[in-house]
Amino acid sequence: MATANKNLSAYDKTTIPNAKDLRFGIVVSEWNEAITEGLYEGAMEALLDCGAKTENIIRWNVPGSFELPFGAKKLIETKPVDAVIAIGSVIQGETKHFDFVCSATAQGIMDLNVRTQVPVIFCVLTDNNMQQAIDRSGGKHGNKGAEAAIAAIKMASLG
Ligand code: INI
Repeated sequence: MATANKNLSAYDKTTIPNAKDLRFGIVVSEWNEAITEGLYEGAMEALLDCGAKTENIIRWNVPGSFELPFGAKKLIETKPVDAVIAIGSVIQGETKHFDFVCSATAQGIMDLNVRTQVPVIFCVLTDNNMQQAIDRSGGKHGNKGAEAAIAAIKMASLG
């Protein structure tokens, strides 16, 4: 069972469905690229560890987190995928921009989950500062990309 303070990279492979026949889309935001690349690597490592094949994984880039819902929607509409992972990193600045980007991105991704048949996983870090993002993209709290990959496998195998 998931707990609040678990390491984001921790999973018990014996409880995860095999991903060998599953197809994944990964949409990666270019904002805070060092962080989103870390998340992408964490996601890829966990997908492959659980049996996914590289030829069944499509990566698309988008400019920022705000563009993730459109990227995920277009990917679902044009490619045969069983789950999409939307990767982004939003870091608090001096203005309200952070709040608008975070809420629009989360809402846009939730809309897709309700409207389409393909699960879209929310792998967007929303941090107060760069250190918090580093800690969660392969640092001391693990990698949210790995957590998202496991969620994608579970959701693609649901039912
Ligand atoms: N996009 C992010 O993914 N992270 C951020 O921290 C960020 N900040 O700070 O502004 C950000 N802004 C860009 C936004 O996502 C859109 O790309 C832009 O507004 C164009 O639509």
